[in-house]
Amino acid sequence: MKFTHAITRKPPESYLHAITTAELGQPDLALTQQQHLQYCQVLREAGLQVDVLPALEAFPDSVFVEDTAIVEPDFAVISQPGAISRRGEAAAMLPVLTEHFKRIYQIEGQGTLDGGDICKVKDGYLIGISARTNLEGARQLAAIFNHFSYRTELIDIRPLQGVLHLKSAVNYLGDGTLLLDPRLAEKFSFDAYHQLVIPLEEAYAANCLRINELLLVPDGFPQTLELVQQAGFTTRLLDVSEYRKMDGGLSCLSLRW
Ligand code: CIR
Repeated sequence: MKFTHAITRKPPESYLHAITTAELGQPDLALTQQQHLQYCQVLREAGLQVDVLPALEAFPDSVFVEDTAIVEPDFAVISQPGAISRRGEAAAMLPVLTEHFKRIYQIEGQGTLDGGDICKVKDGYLIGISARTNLEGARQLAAIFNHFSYRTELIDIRPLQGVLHLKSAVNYLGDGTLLLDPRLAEKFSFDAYHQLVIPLEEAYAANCLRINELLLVPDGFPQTLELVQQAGFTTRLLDVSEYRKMDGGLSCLSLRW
């Protein structure tokens, strides 16, 4: 699928108080902003029109827009983030998406769901059940996808220690290929795909992002870089050190369609 649009949101100064388990220290705000500019620039180079939303000071994690919605060319789904402090981010995304999509659905009631748990694959979606996305949220989303004839598969990542979202551990690179954290590859069968399994010590790099002809790869993971280059992908390195400090990665920073 050819992507044409992306939405990002500038990091707020309150980003220093975002949720994290990473123990990598405080982010440097100036560097956080610089890395965001570079990220948006690379999306433009990949051919996307990028809407950069203003920072939301009340929501320290709001730069991670991926968690607020799932977008398809024909419809969008507003999520209901599992972290209570992030709920308002999804509400703030609703008027923005209304400008782009005629059909908008919402995860409701007892359902919780973060966009980071939703991985689009060749003919459907993998939906992660995690500390953030519960079974009810996953079922609501699966019903919406099934209505549009997408296949869905639920994957329970809760037994995997230290894995926040499904896409922290698996990403679809296009051309039938999955990039996998070895712990996920061991636990589940992905036989329908060509699998690139990264070494455990580079687990963070499972979150690479394919945008049209480019594969964005986080800087600092040489084995993963070599693996994907040998598989034939055209790579572009991006430094996202300040986002890693708050448990975020390349995919978390945008909504794409
Ligand atoms: C959080 O804990 O919610 C944020 N600090 C990180 C969210 C990362 N988002 C993603 O992987 N899609």
